[in-house]
Amino acid sequence: MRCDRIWRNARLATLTGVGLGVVENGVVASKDGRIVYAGAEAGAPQLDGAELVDCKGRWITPGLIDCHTHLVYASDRAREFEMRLSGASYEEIARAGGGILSTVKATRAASEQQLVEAALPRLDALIGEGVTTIEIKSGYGLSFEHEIKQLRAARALGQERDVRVVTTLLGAHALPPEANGDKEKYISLVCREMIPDVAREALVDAVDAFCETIGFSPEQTARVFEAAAVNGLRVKLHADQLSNSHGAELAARFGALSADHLEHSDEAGIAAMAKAGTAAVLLPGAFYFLRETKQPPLELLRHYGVPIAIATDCNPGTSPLSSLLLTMNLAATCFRMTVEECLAGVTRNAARALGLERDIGTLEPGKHCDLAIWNVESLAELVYRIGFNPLHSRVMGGR
Ligand code: DI6
Ligand code: FE
Repeated sequence: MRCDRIWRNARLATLTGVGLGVVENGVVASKDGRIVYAGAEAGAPQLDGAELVDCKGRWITPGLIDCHTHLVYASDRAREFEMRLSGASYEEIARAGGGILSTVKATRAASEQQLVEAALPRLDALIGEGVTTIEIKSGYGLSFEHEIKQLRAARALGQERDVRVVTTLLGAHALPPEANGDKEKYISLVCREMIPDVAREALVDAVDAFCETIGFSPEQTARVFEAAAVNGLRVKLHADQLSNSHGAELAARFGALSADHLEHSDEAGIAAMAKAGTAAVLLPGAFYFLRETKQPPLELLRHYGVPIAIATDCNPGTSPLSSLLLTMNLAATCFRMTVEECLAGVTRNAARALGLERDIGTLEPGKHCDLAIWNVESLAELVYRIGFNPLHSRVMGGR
């Protein structure tokens, strides 16, 4: 078999099947950016013409996938953090016109280039930990012009760095000030103008909404999802984060790629997700940062066999987190997710949450050769350490 590059003398976590798919004495071979073989050296076909990389016994996992971020925004919310430290709640601050709207103000005032520059250090931190694919949402523009600017900045980040960027329209994130409190009218704008236009310009891969008392109602969310379907776009949802508004069921009803957060979801919601094939995306950074106490229903997710992804939710208000390694530690510590669940959550199941399971997320023939190579003795170390980065190197598309 002809190939371009071979990584040998490695230990693999292929993430194929249900478990970690551990292979001792493993080999990965790439051709034209895709994996042509990943498995035991002993069972490998004859591999010719390739450059050889000796991994010296290091672990190789699929490149990490951060499947839920709000990476592109201007300014920060450190002042709001201080207010919360002295007792104000996230919802109180949002209702008083702070919160998401303060980031909207700063993001509207920034140029596309300024947004790119502000996001690059966050992106670099993620890349430095082996991230090869990142999802980036809009939602701090809240008008056609500024949502487009945010999405273009997100796409530009994928040109600035060697990383796969997936974009999501989150026009229904909050109500902009000029809507004067009229949520219905704003949702009409999202459905009639924003969604068709971003679909026409091929600027997004999916549509998301914030279904919450301080966001939009289930009925308004359903309108957004109908418009997405008409325009051929898949959907995902910020569901049941602060209260149970049956977002999980709503997402399932529309065949969503994922329902995210889910702290307050109930059994009916999780069962509906399982039936629809909707993945769960848990965001332990937001849980931790908001000092939430309501745990997402891990036992139900396991019982119904819903694929569980985890992500940073990188955003200035509820999860100023740009480490997927720390996210794994938080998922384990706060939610008692296992090492295996954490690793699947940033690889195979994260790919699933983006609808990219055919291209990324595991080490198997046909997928992009996106790899993370680690200086660790055991895979558990990737989850166990706090504030320590053992990445040895990162491979994107076989390079
Ligand atoms: N849920 C979140 O956690 C973020 N957005 C959302 O819908 C928070 C965004 C922010 O506070 O800026
Ligand atoms: Fe979010």
